[in-house]
Amino acid sequence: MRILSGIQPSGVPHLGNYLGAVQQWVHHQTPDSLYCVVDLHAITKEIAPDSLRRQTIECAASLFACGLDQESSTLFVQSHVEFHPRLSWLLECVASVGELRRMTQFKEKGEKQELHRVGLFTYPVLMAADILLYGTTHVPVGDDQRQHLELAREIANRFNNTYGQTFVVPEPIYPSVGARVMDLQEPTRKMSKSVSSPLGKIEILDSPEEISRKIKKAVTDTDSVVDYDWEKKPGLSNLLDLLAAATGTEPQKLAENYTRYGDLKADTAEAVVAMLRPIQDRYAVLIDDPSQILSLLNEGAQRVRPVAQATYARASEAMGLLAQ
Ligand code: AQP
Repeated sequence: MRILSGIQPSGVPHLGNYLGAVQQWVHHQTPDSLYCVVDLHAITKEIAPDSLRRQTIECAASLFACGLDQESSTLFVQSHVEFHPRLSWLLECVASVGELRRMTQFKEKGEKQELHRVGLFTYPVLMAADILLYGTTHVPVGDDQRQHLELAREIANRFNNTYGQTFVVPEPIYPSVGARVMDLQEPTRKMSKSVSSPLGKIEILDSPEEISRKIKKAVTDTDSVVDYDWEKKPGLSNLLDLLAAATGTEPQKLAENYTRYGDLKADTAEAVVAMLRPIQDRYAVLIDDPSQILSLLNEGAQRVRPVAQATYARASEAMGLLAQ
């Protein structure tokens, strides 16, 4: 089983990133599990160079704080392995404009940009390259990546059919609870680093007071029946999912324990604070030594580069590019 998954250093990871992806990554750590901070994806949106540099280190520190470690798996920075954009170009010559136009994340995020970046449009192809470079069999991701994963599979199959068997066709892995954590203020859209308002997202480094305040202000509905029903009660169901993920229980069962929204919110806040506390404690120690984080990341890139180089060589030769 070869695992690969990534996260953009576009801000502090939030509960959606943690429950949808990072918690699974920690659970699936083996020497064949590769995780990357996808900085080349982060530059598809406006980001100041200083912020990108700082956030890349902070993002890596927060992943180590969540439980990744270089002894059990490998964490690296995407731009440190030059074969990601190189393979992406080959795959851009296999993917179609129509496929990319159908990507809902492009439609949502593109609308918000003043400058319509080509990179935001082709980003799902780079994501396919990230995955296919390593012979990935499984990709642990949140539910929002379903469409991108399907595209990566489609591109792999098309390439194999056209140029001969080159890529492994990857399977997604979604968590049973927390696969789609919703914005606390707009519970019909996903919690997002760049789109959610400060009150709509809980960052994993938020203080206990901030977490309690945000959950207290979370949008629910006007009646007062506690029910796990995503269609009629998305805000409440989102809170039940958070409490379930933080306590390892079933959201339906939890709903039976509550008659008042206030009690559910108070318990959810307490459980989320307790879940994040050890992560925050470890982060405070790790971020004190950014050069150590950088050296761990460099080591990670060195470890994975030969695999990426070999896959790239196979793909380029299969397409007819001359080997050097
Ligand atoms: N709300 C979410 N619920 C569950 N999983 C989520 N993920 C993201 N949001 C949720 C999962 O987190 C991993 C890393 O995501 P990303 O950093 O690559 O970017 P994203 O999916 O575009 O997430 P954001 O937070 O919305 O980032 P921005 O705003 O910067 O684009 C992925 O596995 C994703 O599924």
